[in-house]
Amino acid sequence: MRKILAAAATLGLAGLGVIVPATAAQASAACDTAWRNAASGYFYAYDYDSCSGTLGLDDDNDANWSDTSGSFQSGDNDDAQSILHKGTSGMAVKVYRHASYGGGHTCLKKSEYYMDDLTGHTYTDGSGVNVSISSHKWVWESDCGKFLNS
Ligand SMILES: [Ca+2]
Ligand SMILES: [Ca+2]
Repeated sequence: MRKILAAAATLGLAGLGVIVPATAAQASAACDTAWRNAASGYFYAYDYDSCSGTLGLDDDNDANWSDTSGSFQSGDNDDAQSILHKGTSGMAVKVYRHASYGGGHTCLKKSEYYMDDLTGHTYTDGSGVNVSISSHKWVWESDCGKFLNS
């Protein structure tokens, strides 16, 4: 799903207090708000669609969302339904189907801001991204075989 924020940024209007049109999808509006309120430099994952129910946030990598260390633990594994990128380095966030950066992957670019509903998106191995992410890593876009919005 395309994002209002991205469109505004493309036009150079981001940060100028541009009012989101009333016709904007509610889901995107919720993630726009979440993005504006997010901590700079961090990747967020959410329990539900529309950037709702924060599972965790991380300015680093986490090789295992089902262990007991790092920003994502135990129940966070195979649970994310929306994700958000507020990194500042220009790197993308690469999310993986399995722990230890295994299985298929897809990436969320800095310029994509967020994906408010992972349903219907697939990893490079063809399996669904929704409620399936098990590890993540910050990488340069050249290290991504696939992007969520492409
Ligand atoms: Ca972890
Ligand atoms: Ca998984």
